[in-house]
Amino acid sequence: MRQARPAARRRFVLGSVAMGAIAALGAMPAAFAADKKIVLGFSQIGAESEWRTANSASIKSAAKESGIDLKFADAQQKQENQIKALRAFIAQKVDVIALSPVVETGWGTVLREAKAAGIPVILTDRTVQETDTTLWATFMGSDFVEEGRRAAKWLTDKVKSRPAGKEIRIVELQGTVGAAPALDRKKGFEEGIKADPRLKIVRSQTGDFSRAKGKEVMEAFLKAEGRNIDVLYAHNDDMAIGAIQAIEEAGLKPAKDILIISIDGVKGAFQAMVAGKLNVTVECSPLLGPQLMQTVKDLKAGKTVPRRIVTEEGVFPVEVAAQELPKRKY
Ligand code: GYE
Repeated sequence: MRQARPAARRRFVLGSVAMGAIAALGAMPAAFAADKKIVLGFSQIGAESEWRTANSASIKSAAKESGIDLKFADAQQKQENQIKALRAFIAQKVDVIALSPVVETGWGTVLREAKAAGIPVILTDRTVQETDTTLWATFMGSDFVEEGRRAAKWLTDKVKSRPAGKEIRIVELQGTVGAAPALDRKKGFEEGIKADPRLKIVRSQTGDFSRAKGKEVMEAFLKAEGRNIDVLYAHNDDMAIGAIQAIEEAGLKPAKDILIISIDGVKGAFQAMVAGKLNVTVECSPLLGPQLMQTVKDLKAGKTVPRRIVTEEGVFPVEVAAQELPKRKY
């Protein structure tokens, strides 16, 4: 950082000299204005979870710190709103577009429009399913399949010493239908639990990544299964937190009568662990802002960026929760 500063200042000085010359000629194209900020159009999914709130905050503060002009559009969970936002960014001729796609499919047309306009697109947090992978410059975010595998690994280790042959009944709260983290976390988990034939997913339904929906669907699971649920696997912490309420209201002890595994690692999950109500959270970091701004700058400077930027993450079981909670940044 310290080394970069003098170089940046030099560029600024040169820019001012050049600008002065152009201004003297009476014609100053906007592109030469020394204070011209990079404009980034970002289409965010919504505010469905603690994760998402932390992600929006990270992106907004990183843009500020980097001197990037951020046009932030909240789609309120609707793909059609995201497509509209992207079209507005194209019409405004922003420098770069960043997209957190709510679902994986249905992006081809609008991404081709961005490409035709010469605006690079960064996929952030979630990916899309399109055969033409030249429609985006890079995808930065977590490996959701790996998160599902990590969740399964915790479970297979945990139940190792339980009696052979006795079925272990799992209910699953899936994320938003068609969203990359819902599809991949399911896939990774299913793959991981194959190692133990006692592990069976008996019910699986979407809770849309929200607390309210997580609670509602867990109530339905409890109604249908009674006391025959051994494990809850929730694709995010918010749904697990909602489900914990449902479990308590049904007169059961979360994390004891039903093992609870979730993903994200938000503060609420650590608090639930400290209270003894959640067994483990698999980390998925929402703090993508600084990396996103760096990539925006690199793209604008014409640098090649890696096609895939993977976030590094860990797994936090209940035993370390109290010690980790004060260190959590989201
Ligand atoms: O896990 C969930 C959020 O896409 C990784 O979206 C993200 C997921 C996150 O609403 O809490």
